[in-house]
Amino acid sequence: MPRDKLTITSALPYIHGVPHLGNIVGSMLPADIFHRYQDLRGRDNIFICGSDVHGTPLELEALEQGVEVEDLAGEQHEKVKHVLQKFDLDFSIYSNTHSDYNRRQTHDMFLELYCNGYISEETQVLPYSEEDGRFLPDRYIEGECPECGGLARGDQCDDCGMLLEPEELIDPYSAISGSEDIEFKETKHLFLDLPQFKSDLMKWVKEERPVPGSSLKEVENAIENTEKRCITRDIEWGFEIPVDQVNNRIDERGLDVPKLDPDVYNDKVLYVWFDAPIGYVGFTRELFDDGEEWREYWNKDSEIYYSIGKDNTIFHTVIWPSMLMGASNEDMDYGLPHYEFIQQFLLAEDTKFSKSRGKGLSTREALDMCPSDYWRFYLAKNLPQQHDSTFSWSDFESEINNVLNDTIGNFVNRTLSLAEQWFDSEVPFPELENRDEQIEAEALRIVEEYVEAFENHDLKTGVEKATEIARLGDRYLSEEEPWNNEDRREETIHVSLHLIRAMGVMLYPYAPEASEKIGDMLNVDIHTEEGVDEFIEPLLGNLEPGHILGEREVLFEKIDVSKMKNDETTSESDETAENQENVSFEEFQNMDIRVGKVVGVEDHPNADKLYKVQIDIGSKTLQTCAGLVNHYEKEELQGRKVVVLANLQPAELRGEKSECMMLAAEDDSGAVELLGLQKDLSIGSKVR
Ligand code: B3M
Ligand code: ZN
Repeated sequence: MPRDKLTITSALPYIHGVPHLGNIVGSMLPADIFHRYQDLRGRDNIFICGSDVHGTPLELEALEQGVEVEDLAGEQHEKVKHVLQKFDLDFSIYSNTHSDYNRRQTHDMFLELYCNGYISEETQVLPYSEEDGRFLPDRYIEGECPECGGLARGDQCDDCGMLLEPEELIDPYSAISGSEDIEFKETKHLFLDLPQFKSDLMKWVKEERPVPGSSLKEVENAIENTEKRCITRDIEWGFEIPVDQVNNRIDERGLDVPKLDPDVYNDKVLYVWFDAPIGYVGFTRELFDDGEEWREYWNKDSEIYYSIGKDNTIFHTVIWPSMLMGASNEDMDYGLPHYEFIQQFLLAEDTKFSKSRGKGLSTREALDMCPSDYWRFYLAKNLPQQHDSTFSWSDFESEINNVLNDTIGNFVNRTLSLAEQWFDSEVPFPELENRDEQIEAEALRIVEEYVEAFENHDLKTGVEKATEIARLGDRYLSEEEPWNNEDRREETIHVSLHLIRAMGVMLYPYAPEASEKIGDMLNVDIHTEEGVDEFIEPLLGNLEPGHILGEREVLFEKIDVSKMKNDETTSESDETAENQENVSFEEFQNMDIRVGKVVGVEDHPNADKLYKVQIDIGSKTLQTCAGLVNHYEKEELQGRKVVVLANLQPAELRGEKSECMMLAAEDDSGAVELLGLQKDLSIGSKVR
């Protein structure tokens, strides 16, 4: 039996880009599914999330754009929040880590941790830029990767993913000024003393089993090898360190811990990963206006759940639980995680969805293509619970068309139109036979399996169970043939309506809009504010004989992926429609745009509208297939200086290689002009 209160959290998304489907599957969707299930059970639960706004990427972006980081954070937060709402994520609160509530909670926890002796000072040697007059933590320093020669930022190579120390970078430079005048200097920082928690962490993991089996070994290893962690940074964006609060308390209570030196620590901030998980608690305080109630969701009487992607495991299984233990006192004894849903990765037909590299489908694009229910249903079915899973368009199309439409939608539609035709949309009075009771018993068994899956933290099986009900109902109707068998009509329709009712409930966590629609069509509440234990009598729920059904609606529609993708590309090139999605400076910089010179033009052997063009970009000659036959003669192109996207993903166009792109403008009438230069800059010059 669960405890009185449940707290369900999802990892807080970073907001230097709109979350893509990988982020949604990785944390928010599983949490939302679990939360909605708890609502169905009528359990007192809250669902907490918000934007993770501190950290260097956002600060750097603000620097590039010449805006205040706080403003940029606010703007991005609103954007992300809006998209998440459209995905029907039913947060109790979606705040952001820069909120005052979170500042208070962060300072409170820091104070406890420090005064309880879990934070200590260490000296570090870090890169310092003379020109910028500052240290360069995390992504503020860039350079060449010693392993692959690619671009490495701070502690990790963008290209090969290798983890690095800043000292290892070849030709390091400041990401702020570009200065190469980098020195390694000593500086003091505060460290969280994680090894002190080792045995308690181990005990918790072994006894409580708070993580999926697939993550257990990794977690045990991480606990075993845990070291002190730096929790402060030499940047401006983040929460200040509560130096005075700490020193005052040390005086007041005569504590035996060293005071914090204001000259050192007033210029530093807390590390983003320190205040981010505290956000879960900070946002709960905000939800209850800082009233005492928040404590009931965070003390040991509450069952606290987390949903995270596997790359956040260490933070949630070693660092955060240590912080909870270390910050506990007689007033507030924080509960440790009861269970963490740790998702593996969703791969997009073989690459990992990644926000910074612009791969994968953004949530906004996805929602422009089809309703959120379709995505939620498909993604839930493919949740990477134990292994990575792969997103495939053809699979998506067949799930939506064959399962959502042909199985679930059809069963609902068939039953309701027969009910309308034969009984004027009134639930009929049946005389149930053996066969009907068997079907109801079978359905009850499926519902029980659904409940059991959730209680075992298996979020994927529920979708299958809802579909199984539709299959059962469909088979039953086909076998009983009420259309040929007039005296079986009351029973079959009566029972089928019960099945739809159960299915509507079961779909609520996965496809909430469809679930609500089913409720409307049956004219019953699927989910009420108070929360009703729908599973006590899942097949009944107000569907007694004589009950009047609601209006019939279209539940789902079929999709055509190739058409959807086409619409997507045409709308992108639609001149009048501004692209609403921001491109980060980083994304822009990833494009290698240069001045090139056309050194060869011939007709494409297999395409009437294309030329095969050779372009010299200085370091090499690239080939492109350009659709310019209707716009330029070959002679006009030969020798011309053009602007070229030089690092375009190579492709074959009708059998010929195309590995770059000449930039051109096109107006509404279809007139095309290649971009050129006013002045005669040399070949290979970079466009930025
Ligand atoms: N923002 C990392 C991520 O989005 C980080 C999670 C914080 S959860 C407290 O992957
Ligand atoms: Zn590398």
